[in-house]
Parts: sequence; C-alpha cells; structure tokens
Amino acid sequence: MNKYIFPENFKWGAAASGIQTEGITNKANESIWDLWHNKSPERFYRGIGSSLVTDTYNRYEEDVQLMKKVGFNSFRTSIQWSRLIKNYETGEVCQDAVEFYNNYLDEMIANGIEPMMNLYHFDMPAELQEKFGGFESKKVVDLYVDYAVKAFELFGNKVKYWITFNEPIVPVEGGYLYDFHYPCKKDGKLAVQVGYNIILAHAKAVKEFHKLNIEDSQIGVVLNLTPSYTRDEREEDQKAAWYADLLFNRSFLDPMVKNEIPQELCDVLAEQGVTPETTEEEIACITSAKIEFLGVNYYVPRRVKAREAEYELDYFTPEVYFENYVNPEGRFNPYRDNNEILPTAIHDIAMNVKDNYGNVPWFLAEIGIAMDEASEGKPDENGIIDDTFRTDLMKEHLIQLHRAIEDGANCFGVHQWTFIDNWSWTNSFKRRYGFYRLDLETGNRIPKKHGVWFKELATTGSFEG
Ligand code: IFM
Repeated sequence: MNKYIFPENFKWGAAASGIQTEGITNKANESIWDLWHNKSPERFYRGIGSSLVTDTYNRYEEDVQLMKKVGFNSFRTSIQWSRLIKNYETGEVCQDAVEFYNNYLDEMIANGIEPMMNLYHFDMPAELQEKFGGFESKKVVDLYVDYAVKAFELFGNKVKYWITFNEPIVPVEGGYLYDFHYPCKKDGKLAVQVGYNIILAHAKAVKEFHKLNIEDSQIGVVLNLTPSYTRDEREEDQKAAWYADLLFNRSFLDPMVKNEIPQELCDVLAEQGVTPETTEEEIACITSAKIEFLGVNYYVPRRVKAREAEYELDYFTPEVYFENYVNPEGRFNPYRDNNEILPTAIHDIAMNVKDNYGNVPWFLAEIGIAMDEASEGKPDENGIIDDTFRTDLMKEHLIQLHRAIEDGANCFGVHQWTFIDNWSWTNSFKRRYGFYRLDLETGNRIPKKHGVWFKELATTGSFEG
C-alpha cells in the first residue's frame, strides 16, 4: 500500500456545463440543442432533450450543499450564451439570468467552493446558427466576444478562473465532420474554417479580458487531449500518429497555449485544399493572446495505424492520414461502449505539456468514468449506490497524475466529470458519470459510494492505494 500525497491547495471538485444541468426555466433564447431536439428528437437517446435535466436553475442551493458533502473546494460550470444575452446584436442582457448566475456564484463562494466559469460548452445560440451559420461566420466571432466581455463585466469580481471554450474541437468534429452535433454538416473545408474561427474568438476574448485588468482573475481554455498510440514502431504507423497528433491535439494546443500556428498544419490543410480564410491582423491576435492556465480533459486513448484501406469519403477528415485501431491487448470499460482504459496516458499528456508547452499551469479539468445505470445497480439499504468500479479506476488514473507531478508536471487540480449525472448531448442520460445519481422520474439526487472516498481525498489531499 502506498500513500499518494498531492500538493497543498490542490483543487478538487467536478465539472459540468450550464446547458447540461440548468434546464430551460426562464431562458431568454434557445440554443442549437433546443432547436435540434425540436426538429429531430429521434437523434437523442430515448428522445430526451435538455429541457429539464438536473434543474439546477431551481435547485442550485440544495446542490451546493451536495457539493460540500463530497468535499469539493472548486467547481466548473458554464454560462449559457442563450440564457445571458437577450438580444445578440444590441447585447441586452436577460436580468433574470444575471440574477441566477449571481446567486449561484454567491452560493458557491459562501460555501467555500471556488467557481470556474466557462463561456462556451457546445451551445451556440439557435438564432446565430440559423441566421449566420454560427462559428462559420466571423460576425458570430465578434458577437461571442461581446458576450464574453459582458460576462467578464458582470461576474468578473466573483470568478477567478475564466475559460473561453470547453473542448473547442468537438463542435468542429460533431457539427462539420462526423454528424453528432447540429448543424450536422459534412464539409471538411467548413470544419477547418469553424475551427479557425473558434481559435480567433478565443484569442479576441482573451485580449479583451486582459484589457479589463480584473484583479486576481485569470483566463484559460479547456482542451480534450490524448496522445496517439500506434500498433507498433513501424515507420508508417509513427507517421500516422504524427498526423493524428497534429490534427487533433496540436491544431488547438499550439495556437492557444504556445501562440504558434504550426507550419506543418498549414501545409497539410493546403495539401487538402481546406485552408481557412485568415487575415494578418487575426493571426497577430492569435499569436499574441496569452492564457494563464490550461484545462485538460482525458477519457480514452487514441489508437491509430497507417491507412490500409482506401479513404472513401468525398470530403476531408483527419482520417485521410490514418485509420483508427483497436488494441488487441487493451483493457476496456465494459460499461462504456468498450472504451479503452489507459491511465498512463495522463502521465504522457503531462510530460507533453511540460516539455513542449512551457509547463503552463494546468488542471485535469475532466476525468470521467462512465457506467450505465444498470451496472451501477440500485441503492443499498442505506440509500447509497455502490460504484467501487469508478473509485478503483479513479485511483489508477490519479496514481499516474501523482507520478507526473513528481516528474515536474505543473498540475494544480482535478475535476471529475461530473457532479450529478447529467444530460450528455445525443447520449442524453445513457452514461452515468456523477457523484450523485439523478433519478429521472423524481429528480432526486442519490449518493454514490465514490463520493465518500472522494471527500476523504479532497479533505486530506491524499489517498492510499
Ligand atoms: O458530457 C461531455 C461533456 O460535455 C464534455 N466532455 C465529455 C463529457 C462526457 O461525454
């Protein structure tokens, strides 16, 4: 048995997002998720959309007490653009939303929970998608920046950690390459333009944030990162992994963290005929917008091999350069579509950030161990759900993080995805990740055993394993 001790003042908590938790009570406007669910409910697991979800809008006080019960000292959620802003062109805010976010933030702060606020979690306002194509358009980039400034001005004194985007590559993949987010287009060139415009929106918002000089407050971004592992050492597989890393990781990491646009990326995009429209002024903004911290989301490793079959799509996707590969010797999570389990990837990510990204301060912003409701089972006689599987896996991942910190990683915290089981896009409530189960019929929050372990971890900053 070893004891793993984490640095003092380490952040322990969970992450969620506005749209996945708040529900639609008193919402000023719709997001693309409301719009898409209205149009095509069949695209959502059991047809469930984001209208009620965990109903945080009405239950935040009770929920903050539940955060305390499992030992959180910090919590990330997001402001919904479509809740805060009533009129996107004039910037008029919805007063009810201002009140709600103020109350929610005050409640966390009063209870010793440091709020981290994200500005965009896949939730483009429906009107801006339908009128202008969302981030396809540079007009929407500027409207996003206006919204960000409004949020900084309204809540800047309460939020010490601002985040511009969560997993900015996901709306590109989902909306423009692989058809799992609205607007469900399959267009490689547009995908690249949307990715570029999001990076630009981030950079412009970072610049505006710094102009405001808010005391004791910093800004960063949360990226989903994973190293690309190959079948073996053969050269063509190594090249495949290099492409996957360039297109999925470095495409956002380099501009957002190092303020560099890799020449190799420009060459690949040019080779594919998908170079985005840029201006010198925009590039200057991207290459000078400095962030103070990075959030890293990690769930599963990426496995690739050199292309063997011919590429069949008639539009560009990164897979033109590699094929996905299932590791025959891998360990898999039986409760989540057989996703591979590879805790050592956390150490690899940490060393990459240390060696290649200036060892920027970072935190593990999402680590999630998914189980379905049936595999978590029913509450025991004390009303607690036994999710020891989750705790065991979490320990394995944290051991790797601890090893990385000993090896010099500049990591300042861990947030589990998620707090109360929440609605997760087209998967709805299929996969459960929370410290508390959400009973979909009653809305009750049911504690899981993992929370007891986590509280001990968060309060002592250590665990034995
Ligand atoms: O629910 C999502 C979240 O919105 C972003 N990261 C992954 C989670 C689980 O799929």
